Amino acid sequence: MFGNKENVNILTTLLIAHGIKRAVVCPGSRNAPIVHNFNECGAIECCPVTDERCAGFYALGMSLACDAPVAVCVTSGTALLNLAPAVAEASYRHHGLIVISADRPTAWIGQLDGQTLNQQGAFGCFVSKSVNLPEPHNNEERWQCNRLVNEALLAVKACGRMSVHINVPISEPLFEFDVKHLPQERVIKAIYPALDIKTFENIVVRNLFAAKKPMIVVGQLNHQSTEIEKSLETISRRIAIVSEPLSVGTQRLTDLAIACISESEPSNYTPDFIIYIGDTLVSKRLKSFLRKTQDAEIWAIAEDGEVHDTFMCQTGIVESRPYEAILTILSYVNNEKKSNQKNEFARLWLELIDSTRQKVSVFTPSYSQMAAVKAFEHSLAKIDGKWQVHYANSNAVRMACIYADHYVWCDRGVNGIEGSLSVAAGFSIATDDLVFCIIGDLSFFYGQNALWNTKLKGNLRIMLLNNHCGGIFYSLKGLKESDAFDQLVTARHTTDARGTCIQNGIRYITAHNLEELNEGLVTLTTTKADCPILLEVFTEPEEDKRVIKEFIDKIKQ
Ligand SMILES: Cc1ncc(C[n+]2csc(CCOP(=O)(O)OP(=O)(O)O)c2C)c(N)n1
Repeated sequence: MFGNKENVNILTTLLIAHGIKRAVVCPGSRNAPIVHNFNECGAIECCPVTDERCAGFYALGMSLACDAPVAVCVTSGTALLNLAPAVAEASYRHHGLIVISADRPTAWIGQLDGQTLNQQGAFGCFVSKSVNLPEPHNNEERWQCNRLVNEALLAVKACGRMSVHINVPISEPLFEFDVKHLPQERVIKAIYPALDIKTFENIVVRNLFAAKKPMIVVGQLNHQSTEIEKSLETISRRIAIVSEPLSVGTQRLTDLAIACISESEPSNYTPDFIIYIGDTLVSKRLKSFLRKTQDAEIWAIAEDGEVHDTFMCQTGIVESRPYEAILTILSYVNNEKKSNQKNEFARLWLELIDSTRQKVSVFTPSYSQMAAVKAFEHSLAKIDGKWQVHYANSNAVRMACIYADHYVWCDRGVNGIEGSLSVAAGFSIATDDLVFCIIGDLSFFYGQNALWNTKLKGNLRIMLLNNHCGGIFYSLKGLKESDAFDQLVTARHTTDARGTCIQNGIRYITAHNLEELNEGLVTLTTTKADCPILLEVFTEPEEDKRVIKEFIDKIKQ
């Protein structure tokens, strides 16, 4: 039997009709009628997460694993506000969450009764649609309720794919479960215009191919795609491609390649026409290099159709999903192939990337975070079966850009450190692949509630890079001279993960040197287990910094 709240029943019917298959649900009484319905309908798989901040990121992890929107359902009050970081990250990743919040009846909002804070519009500009459902008393209100839910569920799949918020006021009594069938509801459909290929070809692609020094920059892409990877590989013979492991798996070492360009020759590598596809870039060197190319024509492929002027001289935007644009460019390359066209600029970049790759491969870092990431990436080759790797922000993802030769998942939408562990945990629940999370200590201890979950399985594997502080701050010139540096900026601490692991039933192993690291990695990557495994790698921040500097000095030679 379903509950007798009409707005909740309309919502349940429409979620199913719009193909929503997963929900992360958080405990509470006001949202219990919604959770009851999800469980009752049998079409929506529910995953319980108590801490709402983790819950939002769990939902994002599941959404990334399944490439489909996931709902997250919370009770009234501050529960909702705790979802904000995940809502923002998901919006900037074009993997919007469907936030469903239970609320007190509208008449009671702001009346100094428990949890009566104003929930409407709580996420401001971080959602593309925010609706407040009526508690219907007549057909007009039923029609309104249906329309609002449809609007929100269409918006989460529309261009830009931002998060949406559905606020559901529910009056007492809350727990009367006496409705046999969900209502039949109208499902509004939407067709989104595909890219106007002809205009794109005429205005942008033709000029890309006519340019002397054409380049395609690929920022973060919100899902893994071998088709995109293969297409870019073919295109790279004709157009210079710069990308990072957060966009495609092929390692192009963009950040390091730019470091290797000698001071006398940067103009040889400067493009005169750029197409920028995808979202954010990790490499600061790349962004600052391209910001100097003020004469180049720059077109961005923007999924949300908005101007994001990353290189500060954007010519125009094309509203499209990345793959559609890449396919159009690929078809041009394939047509040209027949006439065997080559491009000197593309060749120059391929050579630069190749020589950088050589330099990276011969450098052997001594024991440090860098050595740990290099060894981890090597150990992936020995795994039978499928795996996915999530890197947390800060130094971890920067190391990934050096050593990862595969697609990398990362919370790069808004670059927070709080959700990486929860995203990986949520992802691991929605897949049977091994899911690795490589994470720094502040990010780990910040997000450790992610491990407090009974649904976690043995496929979650964590390599915790513990240098007892925010190591990234060591790389910021001048900051170390501040008296506040150690305690107040880097947040130096003495915590380790042993207690967290014991408490949450996670197998715990440690490494303090290269030998223990290599042994630990064998366990982390090849052991079959019923529970998650965590390898804690202890290093010193001064040594981590020294090794990175030694590496950069070597590759610049
Ligand atoms: C939610 C949030 N709070 C603060 C920051 C600022 N911040 C960026 S990196 C960083 C330190 C991260 O330390 P750790 O996870 O140990 O990684 P490491 O720097 O050692 O690689 C902080 C606090 C942030 N990005 N997100």
